[in-house]
Amino acid sequence: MTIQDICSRFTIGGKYIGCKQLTTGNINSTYVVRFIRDGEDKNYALQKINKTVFKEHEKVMDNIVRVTAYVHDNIERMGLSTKKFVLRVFFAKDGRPYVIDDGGNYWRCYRFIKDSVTYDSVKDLNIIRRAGEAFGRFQNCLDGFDAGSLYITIPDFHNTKKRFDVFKEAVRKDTCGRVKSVTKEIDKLYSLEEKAVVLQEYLDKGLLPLRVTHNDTKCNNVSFDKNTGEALAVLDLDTVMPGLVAHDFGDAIRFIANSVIEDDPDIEKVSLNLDKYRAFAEGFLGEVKSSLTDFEKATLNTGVLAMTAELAVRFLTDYLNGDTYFKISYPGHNLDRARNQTALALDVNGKLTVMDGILKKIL
Ligand code: GN1
Ligand code: MG
Repeated sequence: MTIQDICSRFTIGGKYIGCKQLTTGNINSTYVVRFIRDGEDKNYALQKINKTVFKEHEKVMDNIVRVTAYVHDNIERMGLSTKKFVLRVFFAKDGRPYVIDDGGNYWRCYRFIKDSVTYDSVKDLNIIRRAGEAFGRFQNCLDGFDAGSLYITIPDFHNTKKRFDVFKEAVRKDTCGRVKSVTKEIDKLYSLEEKAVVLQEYLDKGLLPLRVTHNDTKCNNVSFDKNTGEALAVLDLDTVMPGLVAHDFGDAIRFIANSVIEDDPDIEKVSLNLDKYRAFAEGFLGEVKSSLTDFEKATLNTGVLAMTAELAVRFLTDYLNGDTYFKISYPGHNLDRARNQTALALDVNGKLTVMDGILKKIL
């Protein structure tokens, strides 16, 4: 089936002009498709959902439909444009929020906001601050949404303890014979384990509240107006599930405040940029601080360490298992990602006191 055939099953009309595949995203495959209707350009984001990662597509889509509807109502109440600030799901002609192609693949279709862009890396501190505001606003919009009503689409997604257990299992099994070449990397990660899993321990003890969180707060999951620089909708809602605010804060920081992108092989250049850190924290906390408990605030930076170490562990696990989870562009891509994130986690570990000082000022 062609992209045009798939489009024809959705409730989007007009003349099909063409499509372009995007290269961002480590899991799903995304195409921007262009239609012309009544002389007007209409763009959509068509996505093939990764079958290995998301085993229960219906549940993923059910979560997304309900979450976007809820956000829509709250954005409307805030007096903001629902067209720009909410991801819109287009339904198939059979009424389902997805189309199944001949090969059994699930496809979904979103509005692609005109003149919008996403950034894989950002230098401009104003843009970073706005990304923080966008994720904070998203979190606020979901306040009151019954977390228990969401399907857990990937169990233990940010259970850092379990991520380390799975990693150790991969090291023990060594199915691809790669362990001997990465023993230094493995040891570095083991040295971070105790500190990285502490959030999970707090959660297990009931010290932190579960909220509805995004769980994949990379800056390229926020769209921006190309012309005004305004932050628009929060994208990629596949992993919206109950979680910790520190996960969302930490994941965002490990991506946006790294001096280089997450797969840069030149790990000498990896470091946590404190100006970027401050800018994101100002934007995010400006939105959510009044709803956080004191203990949540106190654990935000632990979230940065936990999420960075967790990603390092996930990338290295995938490398050891033969690169079956994350999309790779070259052999060793996951190893580069793992080395990069390990270097960042070690840098974060050395900067925690300074980061705490910055947060204190903001809060
Ligand atoms: C994946 O699909 P994408 O690129 O937004 C992954 C995230 C990782 C991220 C690392 C479902 O996100 O958890 O943080 O790669 N998503 C899933 O870049 O595993
Ligand atoms: Mg994603």
